[in-house]
Amino acid sequence: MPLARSLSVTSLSGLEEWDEEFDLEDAVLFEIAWEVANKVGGIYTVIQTKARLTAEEWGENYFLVGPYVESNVRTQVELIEPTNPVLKRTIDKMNASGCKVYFGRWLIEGSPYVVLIDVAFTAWSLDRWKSELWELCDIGVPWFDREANDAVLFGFLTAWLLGEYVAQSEEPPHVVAHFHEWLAGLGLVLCRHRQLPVATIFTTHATLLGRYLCAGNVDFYNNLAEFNVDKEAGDRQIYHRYCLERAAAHCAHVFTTVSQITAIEAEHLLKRKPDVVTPNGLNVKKFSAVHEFQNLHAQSKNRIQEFVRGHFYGHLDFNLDKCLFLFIAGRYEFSNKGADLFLEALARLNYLLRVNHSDVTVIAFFIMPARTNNFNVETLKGQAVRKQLWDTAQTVKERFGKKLYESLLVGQLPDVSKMLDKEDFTIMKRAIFATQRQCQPPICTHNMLEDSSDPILNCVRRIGLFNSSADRVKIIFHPEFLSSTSPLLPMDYEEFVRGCHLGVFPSYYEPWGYTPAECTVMGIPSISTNLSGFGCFMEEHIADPTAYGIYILDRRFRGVDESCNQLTSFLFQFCKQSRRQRIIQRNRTERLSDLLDWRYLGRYYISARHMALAKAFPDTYLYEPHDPTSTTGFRYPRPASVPPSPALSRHSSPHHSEAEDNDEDERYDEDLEAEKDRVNIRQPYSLPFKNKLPAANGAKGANG
Ligand code: G6P
Ligand code: 1S3
Repeated sequence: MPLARSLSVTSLSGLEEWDEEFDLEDAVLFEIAWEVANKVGGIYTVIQTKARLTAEEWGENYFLVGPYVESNVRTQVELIEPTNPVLKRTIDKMNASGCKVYFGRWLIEGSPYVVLIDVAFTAWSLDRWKSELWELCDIGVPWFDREANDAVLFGFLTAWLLGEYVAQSEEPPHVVAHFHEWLAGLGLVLCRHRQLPVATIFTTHATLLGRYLCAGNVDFYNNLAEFNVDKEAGDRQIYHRYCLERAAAHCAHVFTTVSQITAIEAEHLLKRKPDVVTPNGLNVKKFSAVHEFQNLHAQSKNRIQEFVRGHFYGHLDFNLDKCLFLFIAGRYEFSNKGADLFLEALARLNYLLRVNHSDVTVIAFFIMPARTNNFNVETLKGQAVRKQLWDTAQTVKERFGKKLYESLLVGQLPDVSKMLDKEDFTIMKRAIFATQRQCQPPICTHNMLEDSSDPILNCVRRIGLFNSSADRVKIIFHPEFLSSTSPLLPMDYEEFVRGCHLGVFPSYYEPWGYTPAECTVMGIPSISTNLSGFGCFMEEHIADPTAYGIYILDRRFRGVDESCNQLTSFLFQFCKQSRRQRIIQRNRTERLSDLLDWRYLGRYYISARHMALAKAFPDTYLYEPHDPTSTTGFRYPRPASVPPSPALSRHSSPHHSEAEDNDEDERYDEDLEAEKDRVNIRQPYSLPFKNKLPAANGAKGANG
């Protein structure tokens, strides 16, 4: 029996309440994407993390639709008989007509139902469907574009599924079909062309043209209004894909993008202004005690330190306790993701740390998958040497312990000079000799297939950061996503992020950007940009993002060199923080996680669905808008205490006395107490916080 569902978006601690009553009792939601149970990029994260909330809301009437990929199904999906009789008839009918459609539960939080379509099984229809597409809307898909061919098959099959579902229903159903990205968009176009009674939504996570233009050498944001879109798409041989994307955006009852910045991009490149902005959320897990995530940081950091001990064997001439771990991660789009700017800023940071005689060492990790043929020998050897040194230390420790025990047994204090004998020294010397190394610690952990043309390696060659002893900034390029089964760095991505100090994502093209959002919910500060959806969203919702460990780089109104200087300055200021300051900053960062929780951000998806239902079925549903293109709603005020950012704090140089540090620690303890009283931030958005709160610099905050 379908659940009675009247929606109410509940209040989260500190976030504004937003209630909406909308009776969805007889409505059904299909959410269609190529990345359902099929990880390719960020859309998988959107769907996978949102599933629990959407399943809670729609119960038995929520179905995700994606491609059938056997290897994924084996590990992620439990195939079952369809529970819904109409859907069962639909699938049976399709399967009897030469399709292969599966039904199951996706084994993720919320256990949503999935309908998985084997597109390859219906490849015999491809030519027929392509000519139908050509006759219908003059879009010609070339034979060699495999992805576009899949999009055609997937589009025709999803439209078939929805049409059949409507036909099999006894009462006319109220169907909402939400399509994500161009690869799924054709299904929407066909639904509208066939005039199916389906409320349609199209969400673009990045425009095709935007991604291509930014990857080239184009001043994208200053020329958004000027591009001749058809020509640009044609020049890049993506005209047919672009047409599919644009058709879906225009045919949808409701069109959405993941951020305001992509909304502007879509308006210019797809020629439709989105009806709703649907920012991406995460499934936030809250710890009962605040210190738990800090402990996790310390544990994960220890594991990264172990890796570093091996990687830098023979060159461990820096203090690991004063070592900061920075990282960039994501799809390997060198300039779109800002790896170019990061490297340049690291070179400048290296200079600043050296001339200021800083005792801090920065290790910057680049986690971006590239083509390799596995780990390189030098890197593997590093970990083997570390293991050998550890074993040696254990052997000597055991021998030492035995002698000590025997001495105590006969009632004597040991003669310390005899505790280590010649053999012990021989074992230890042999181990130390093994750590001798002729070369510098490697930059790259793998054998790259395109070593000489790789953009990160070439940039490292140009800026000359080769992990030498004199450098305060070291670089490690790990061209493969992390895995807990790796022989080198056996950690999964989440553990790794927790162990780092700062995520650096200076993207030029980033419609949303999950990487800094993931850092935030784990309490790890990050750098993003005002060209990324995430950065703009945080700027809009937080009065002083830097105080919360959300550094937002200006890449919109500054030239590259200026942005690079700003990034260098963020990094240098970060290096000057004391441990206490970092701990407080992490507490503040973590406090923002409610803001990124689907329990809060899911409201924009709800809004989009209601709007679509009201447009498609105006006699049944009425939609009262909440300014749906706006993602505003509330604003986090400045933290009460002095921000931990050294830019605004007491020391102007990293060289300060222990006494100063202790004084500072006491002040921060007081600040911390003051902050604990403010755990619930309950301020309506309309208050002009920026002006009402006292100046941050040097003064205590309102509650401090
Ligand atoms: C966490 C732990 C502390 C540890 C600190 C290190 O807060 O709870 O015990 O001292 O991390 O912080 P750092 O920024 O130096 O890695
Ligand atoms: C896109 O994935 P990407 O990394 O190629 O979609 C993501 C999910 O909406 C978004 O976070 C990201 O910015 C886009 O670029």
